[in-house]
Amino acid sequence: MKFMHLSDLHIGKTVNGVSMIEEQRHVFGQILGYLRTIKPEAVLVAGDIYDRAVPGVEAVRLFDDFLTDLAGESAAVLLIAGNHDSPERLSYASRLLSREDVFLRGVLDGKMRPVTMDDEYGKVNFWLLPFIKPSSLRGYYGDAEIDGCSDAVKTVIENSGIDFDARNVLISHQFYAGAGIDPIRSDSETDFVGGLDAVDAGILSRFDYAALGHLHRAQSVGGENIRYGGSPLKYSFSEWKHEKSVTLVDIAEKGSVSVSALPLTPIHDMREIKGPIDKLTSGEVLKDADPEDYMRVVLTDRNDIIDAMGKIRSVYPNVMVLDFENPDADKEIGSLGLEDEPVQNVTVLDLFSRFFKEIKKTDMSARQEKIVRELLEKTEGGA
Ligand SMILES: [Mn+2]
Repeated sequence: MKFMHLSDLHIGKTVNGVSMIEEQRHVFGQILGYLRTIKPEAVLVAGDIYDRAVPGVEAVRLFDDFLTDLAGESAAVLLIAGNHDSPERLSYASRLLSREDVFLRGVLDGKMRPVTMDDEYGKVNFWLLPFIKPSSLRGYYGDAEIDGCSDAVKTVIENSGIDFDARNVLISHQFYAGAGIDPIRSDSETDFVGGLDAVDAGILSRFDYAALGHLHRAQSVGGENIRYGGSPLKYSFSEWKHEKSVTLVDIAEKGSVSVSALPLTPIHDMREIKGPIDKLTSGEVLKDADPEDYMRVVLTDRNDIIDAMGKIRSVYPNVMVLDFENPDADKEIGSLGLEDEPVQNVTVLDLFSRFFKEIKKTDMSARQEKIVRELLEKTEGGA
């Protein structure tokens, strides 16, 4: 049986003030293309459907379109809430949707119930575990002390009546780590409201495949069959070198699972460039890649540039972030000649002149000295 594993769609997300809705629509089109050619039996979406608990109108519209398109293919669709989703809002009409083979779990009522599918080797049980905190289990396990997320997930797994002799697939959105596993994080994961302490990935080892969400870089934790699907788009500059993909899983008889990644290509890529402005705006650099990409540009010029943003934008129209990194800033400061002379005998202006010379390897010009003198007069009444 083949199934596709997606996660962290974050529909409606804006990145550095730019709406990702058209990028998302574009990449969902590619996912549908894969679905139509590969024809897997199921599509799993491991949480963070929306970017916000109360998504905007455009986001709801896009999810409605995507879900309708997915359900229109022959695959079953299984979705869970992530930490960005509102469990209750996401669950809207989920009982009705299950009639269309769309299984949407936002809220967990104490334990998981499987969605079971058959192939030539027998049954495959899909276990949907929406994002939970220890408090999500309140009222379901009597007085049992549930201490942290790891304990909460363990309690749910142990109490869901899972027959581990059968084939089982878990869909989950927690932060799984530990046991010597140090997953790679991205900046776009961090904006949530608490309650996401690490869950020991070791507790997933008995599943034939764990379709995970939360980390935005596609990666396995432990074995190849315990895997974060990753977000379908780059949602922060920390991800600019990541390759985005959809995971395709092929599960045969018990113990036989193969995993591959199907690449996703955005309309505009996200990338970083760094250097002096003349170089970055030269034809030589511009021809290397699409200047319409979403850019973080780091300027390393030593001198101030008037209207740097305007100049960068004129060649990189979709620049998102402009940073400055003066190469002098990290320089080791050598001697200011204070070894032989008590510092209180040196005027502030003189001290600054020495510092300037040490960094710039040249004396201040008369004009620069005048500026410093005037500043000192303003701040402390004289040089
Ligand atoms: Mn996420």
